[in-house]
Amino acid sequence: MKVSLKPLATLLLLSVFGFTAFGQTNNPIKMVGNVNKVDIDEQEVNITTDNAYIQLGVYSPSIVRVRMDKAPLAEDFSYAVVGEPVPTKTKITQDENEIIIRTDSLVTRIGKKPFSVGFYTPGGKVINKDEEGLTTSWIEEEVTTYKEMQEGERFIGLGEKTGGLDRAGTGYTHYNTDAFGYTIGQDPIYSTIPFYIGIHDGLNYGVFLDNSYQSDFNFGASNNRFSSFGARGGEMDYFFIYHTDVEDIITSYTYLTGRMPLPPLWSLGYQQNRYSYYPETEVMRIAQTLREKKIPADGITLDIHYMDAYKLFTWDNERFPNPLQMNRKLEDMGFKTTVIVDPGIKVEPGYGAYERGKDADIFLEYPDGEYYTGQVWPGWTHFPDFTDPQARDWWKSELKAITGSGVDGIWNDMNEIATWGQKMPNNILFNFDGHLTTHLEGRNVYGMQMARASYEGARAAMDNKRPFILTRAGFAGLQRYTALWTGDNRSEDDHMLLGVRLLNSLGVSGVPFTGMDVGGFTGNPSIGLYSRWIQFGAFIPYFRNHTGVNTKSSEPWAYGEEVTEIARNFISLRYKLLPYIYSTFYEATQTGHPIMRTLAIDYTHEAEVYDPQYENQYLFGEAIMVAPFVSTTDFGKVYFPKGKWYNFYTGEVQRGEKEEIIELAYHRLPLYVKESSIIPMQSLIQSTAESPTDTLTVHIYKGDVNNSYVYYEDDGITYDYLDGQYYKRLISYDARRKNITFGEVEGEFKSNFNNLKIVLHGFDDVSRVRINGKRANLNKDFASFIDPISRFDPQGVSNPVEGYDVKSIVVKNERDKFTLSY
Ligand code: NBV
Repeated sequence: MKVSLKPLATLLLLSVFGFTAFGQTNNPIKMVGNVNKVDIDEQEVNITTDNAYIQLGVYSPSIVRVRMDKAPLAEDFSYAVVGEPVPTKTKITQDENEIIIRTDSLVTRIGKKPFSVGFYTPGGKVINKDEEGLTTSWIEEEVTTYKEMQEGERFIGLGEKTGGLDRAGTGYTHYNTDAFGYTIGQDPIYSTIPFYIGIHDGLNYGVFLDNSYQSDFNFGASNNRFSSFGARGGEMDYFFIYHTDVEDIITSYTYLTGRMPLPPLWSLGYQQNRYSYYPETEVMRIAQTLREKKIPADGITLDIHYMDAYKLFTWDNERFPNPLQMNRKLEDMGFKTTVIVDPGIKVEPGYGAYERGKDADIFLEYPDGEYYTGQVWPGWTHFPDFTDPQARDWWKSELKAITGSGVDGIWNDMNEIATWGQKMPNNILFNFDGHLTTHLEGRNVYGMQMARASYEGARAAMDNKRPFILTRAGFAGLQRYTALWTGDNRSEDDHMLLGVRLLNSLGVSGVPFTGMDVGGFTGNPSIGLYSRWIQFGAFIPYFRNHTGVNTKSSEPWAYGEEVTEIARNFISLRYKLLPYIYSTFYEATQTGHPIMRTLAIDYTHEAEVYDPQYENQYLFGEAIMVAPFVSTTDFGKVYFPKGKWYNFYTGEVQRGEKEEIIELAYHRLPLYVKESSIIPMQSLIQSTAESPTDTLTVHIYKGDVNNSYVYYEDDGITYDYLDGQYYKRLISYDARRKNITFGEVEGEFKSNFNNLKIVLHGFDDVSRVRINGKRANLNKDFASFIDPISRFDPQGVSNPVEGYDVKSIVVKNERDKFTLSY
């Protein structure tokens, strides 16, 4: 770097005004500088340095927040953070060289000359520290914090980001972008979650940068010195989180940014989409065919063609003469309708939403007060300023036109904001909930605030019923309002696998309810790809089949009889697994833990997990490992992490910490069950509107480790669970003491299941058990989770009947605790 030497006089003059960083006047990079003043409060330190105002605050024993700005810190405001600091035992001391903040879990050391921050374990190991030469600096309005790169450091998370599971050696930008048909390395795409987890030396930590300006992350891209995070404006405002388990980092991150509310059960069923199903007869044909072909489904989605000339909050009367009636008919058949909404309101005098929007003055505007006009579907449009509480209120009231037509789901599209792929001007003002700002800061939160308005509006309009909300764009914390899907992917092998990584990364980043267009949005998948995708779709939190406007049909029957059968098998399996899936969703509402768990969550320090060969493997819930393949070859490789694994179809046991070659069949998604797992299942239903039989089957897989699992049930529809209408019990498996305990039921809800059938897998030497000490015989049983499809298997690769011997016992589902011992 070239540095100009300056005359002494200037130096003296500048030092009077406090601008002597590095003693160079013309240095275009302004360093944070030396500490000049320190004020210590109970859990907080306020610091002034040569060039910055700084505040460090303890949020919990494991969370420390760092704020810095060139000017005195502004009023604290965030769209992302809802968690308050918790009173925490904190000891803050200082001497001439440093300030130390100690909690029971974390030691923060703040160097004074120059200001720098380091985080250490209570035992003194470095978790993460500023790069000493670079620390934090400003280049004009852009602020960046540089961290020393640790030996072998890996990085996961950062939300919806393309690339590998381990992001080391790469860099990313956050700027919500309409990324039609994105490539597998494209960045940025639709949403912004500036949160990542760093991993090294058996340690792991989280960093959340709470700044909605365009932000940049460098994980050692084109440098071997540092990792860094920064934003093109606003404060340096980050939360540092340290726990010994990655799972707990996610819990703390979602303590800060909030957790998903419990979605309606129907939204966990299969959803049939296309751009677009119309008119009404076509919608009904799709619904009827799903039922006739016995392909279970719960949702039908209407894309933009349901509207009159793409005008929001209208229906095309010719295509859909009586939407309410249609939606009631669908409801009678066990379907819920979701409709798309875009933010652009057509500029058309006389069009109700436009006129009312003008009257309420809720559109985004230029500094001279003129509304911003951009082009989307309906032509020239104005955009509600969703960062303005009044605009959100206006939207909520407009939304009644949709909810009043018997619609249960709102799909928020194009909310990056998308204006035909064009750049939006930066001199547009955003209300930012009273903290007036520009497009530069407003853009990345716009989509999330639109989803928020849709959620709050639908919730208010649907009485006590839970709405389903989906969004394309978003910001950290979006999970409080909405599910998210990954936009316009391609019908290509690599895209299916990229989709896995996107969803796994979103899961690490606090968003558990996610989906992708199964089958791909652009282009047409091969039969093999479609078949693999629809199987693995059954193991995605939001299971949506969708395709673009000019593509081949993508319904499960569009690829021939064999694929229809494969699709039916796996969609049916998903419906049988709903008790397990719903309990996993419940867990996510309590802890923020994802439904799709990259192996990096539970096996963080096993290097193979990050190997590109295995990086797409994940756990669906805590029990089922999915190994998605796209290869058309007959064999593939799977990494089995530590522990024992059961082949889901054959019960065969595989020891872990091993790479294995497995036989692939394109009608058998490789699935494995972790030892000691507990998986509740129900009988097959065609929609969640239908009742299963009154027996809940609880599968237990013998293992060497203890495990416990919270089974959760409620009506799946209303908010009554908030008033105690739920049924919840802890099921614990004690491998050493050889027993399985069903804890006492909590909550007042009466279970849908009168009986519990306990199915024991791998307990070969056990023929009798005791229930609360009383002897009982086990029945010989047979575990077969999906129907055979051997008639399509000319080589006879699959057994005519797949499954294996297990043992079972049926007991009454009573509320008291009971123990099964063996
Ligand atoms: O509304 C049409 C599509 C929709 O089907 C898709 O899922 C969105 O991601 N929408 C984008 C508008 C643009 C399509 C080119």
